[in-house]
Amino acid sequence: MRKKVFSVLLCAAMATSMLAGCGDNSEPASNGGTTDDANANNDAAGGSDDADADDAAGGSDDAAGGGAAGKKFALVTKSAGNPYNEKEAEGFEDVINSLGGECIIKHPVAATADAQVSEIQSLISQGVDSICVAANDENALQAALEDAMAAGIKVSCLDSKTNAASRMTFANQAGTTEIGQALMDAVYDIAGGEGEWAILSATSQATNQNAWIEAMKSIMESDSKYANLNLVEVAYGDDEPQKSTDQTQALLSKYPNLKVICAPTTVGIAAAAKVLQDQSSSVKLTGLGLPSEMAAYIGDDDAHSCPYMFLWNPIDVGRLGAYISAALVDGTITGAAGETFTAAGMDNSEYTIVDAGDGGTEVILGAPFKFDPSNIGDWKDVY
Ligand code: RAM
Repeated sequence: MRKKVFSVLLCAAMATSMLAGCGDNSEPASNGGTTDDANANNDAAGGSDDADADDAAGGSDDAAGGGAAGKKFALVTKSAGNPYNEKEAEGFEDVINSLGGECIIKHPVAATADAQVSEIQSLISQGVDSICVAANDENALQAALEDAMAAGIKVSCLDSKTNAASRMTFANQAGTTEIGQALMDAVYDIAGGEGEWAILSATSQATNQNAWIEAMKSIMESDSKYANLNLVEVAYGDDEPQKSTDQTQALLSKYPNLKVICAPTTVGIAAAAKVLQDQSSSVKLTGLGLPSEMAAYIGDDDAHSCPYMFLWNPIDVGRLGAYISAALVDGTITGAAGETFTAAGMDNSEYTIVDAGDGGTEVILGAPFKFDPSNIGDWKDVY
């Protein structure tokens, strides 16, 4: 049985690996890479590291997901209609299926806490074993998630966290300061070190975007290198394409001297890229984007609106969330810092839970990866 589960995982991992270009050294880091680490050794999802999964800490008897069969694992994303959320769900579902669990994906109608609370309440009534949520609000899900935990449901977050009291742990795509630093340096570089810039974010309550924006601001304020950059506004497109388009237009008309827009949201950056490129605007763009949506806009010349941007593998964010859910359900972890679990289909098979700095814990997937004209073609068909 152990071997059977392992060989299913290995096959899934190899398929993923081929999809992602196994052996290609230009892959986004899943763990421990650097911002533009062209040599990140994270491509061998079915490679030799993973072939040793039976020997990983705790052995396969303790490997995440050992007791997943027959259990119900739910994922609540931020909202429907966002391809990033669909990629996360794809990774989550892949892992839960390969572990023999039942997977329930909920994409709420809007990127609001209320819409997520309804989904969580209905999952509690269904008697699921775990809920993993990409939170639309840090605090507003607390009552619903505490109810879930009181009912014995294992609660975790991925992509965007709740407060510490509302979760057991969190699958974080990359270190918050690291993302803030990558974005701040991109703004500095693209603006030529001085001038007006603006942020086009998702919703005003989104925990992940707010944390990245805070990180950018504190980096900007604490280093005189950034003293000649002037952040004129943080606008919110609510992860809706039309509202993000409208907010981009508004920024252009309000700030005629604007040099750079930074959109730390895949929905916002795609909308802004189109507006800027269609208008042949001199305003340049960076942020966090899906290669599949941004390939047409990435380029070094005047004809393209985005010189470069960053992201991570959203499918892997979903996979990590699934392994965390499975490890919580089978008792391999409780969510405490220092605990480890194996994720046999992931690039680095062993993950460690660490302090998140908010009183709770997290597991970091890797580092933000830079997409530019040299590698965007390799990634546009992957995610
Ligand atoms: C959007 C969502 C998501 C975020 C990405 C970068 O798709 O807001 O939560 O992680 O952008």
